[in-house]
Amino acid sequence: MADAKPVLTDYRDGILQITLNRPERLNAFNEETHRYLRAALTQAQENAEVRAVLMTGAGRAFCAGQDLSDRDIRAGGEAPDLGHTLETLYNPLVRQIRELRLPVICAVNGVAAGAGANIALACDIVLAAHSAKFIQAFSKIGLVPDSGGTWFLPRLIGEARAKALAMTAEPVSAETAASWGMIWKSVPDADLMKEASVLAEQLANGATAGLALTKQLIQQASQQPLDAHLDSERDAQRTAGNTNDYREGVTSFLEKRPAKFNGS
Ligand code: LHQ
Repeated sequence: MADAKPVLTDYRDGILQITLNRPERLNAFNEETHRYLRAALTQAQENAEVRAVLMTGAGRAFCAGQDLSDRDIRAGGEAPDLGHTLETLYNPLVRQIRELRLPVICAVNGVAAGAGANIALACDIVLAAHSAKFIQAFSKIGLVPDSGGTWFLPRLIGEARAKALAMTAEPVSAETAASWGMIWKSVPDADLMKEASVLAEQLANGATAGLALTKQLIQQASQQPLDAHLDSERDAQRTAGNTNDYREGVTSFLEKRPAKFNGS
């Protein structure tokens, strides 16, 4: 029988794997899923041994977005305050992923719809199985793309494609998503977890303090002019230049041996 927890965590060799685990509902989000996922991400940040996060879904889907059976809105009662749902559940989750000082890899193992698609796009490096699909399902139920969708999509794929996807809810295959630059890579289904794990291992063994600064800089880039951004790079490089990993990187290069980074 499937484990009852809506989110599973598995720590190994510097990598925290986080698996959305409500396969019978295509890993759709309810409040409990949010609570568990936020706790897992907090655990990743607070445990110094964790140096990369790998997120995926159990079963045939990555995540179908909000669990639409969670509240019955058909009965003609008072409309739920979806703004409150975003404010208290989805927005803090997206912020937490973006602010995490660790690389977050998302292995999209199957369909990613609604908020599920946009939470994948909030991650730092997204790999998807050939059979996976991304669906901005919101327009089908009268909603707007949330969880950062209207921010991520135009930046990743341009306004023309972003508007068309958001307004039509047309599914995008993993291969198209990769060719558009929406995600990093589309890989054969059978190779997804292997490839994602190898990547997670590479990052977890990397100069992770530098990677965290890199993540922050790239995210900041669209929010400030070049002049201010050059200052941010200067400050970040100063910090990176003070890490043990910088010394180790240069020393290992000069000694013609593989670097042994420890993230400090
Ligand atoms: C589901 C769901 C689901 C519950 C599949 N909920 N059961 C934020 C703020 C607050 C409120 C509103 O939303 C948001 C953000 C959002 O995410 S809005 C967008 C919500 N998501 C969707 O609209 C997607 C709904 N799902 C689908 O369109 C399809 O299920 C997809 C295209 C994802 C997959 O299609 P299929 O592969 O054909 O699978 P299926 O439809 O047969 O689903 C399998 C089961 O999973 C089925 O249950 P059943 O008991 O019949 O086997 C579905 O009812 C259930 N399921 N998504 N979001």
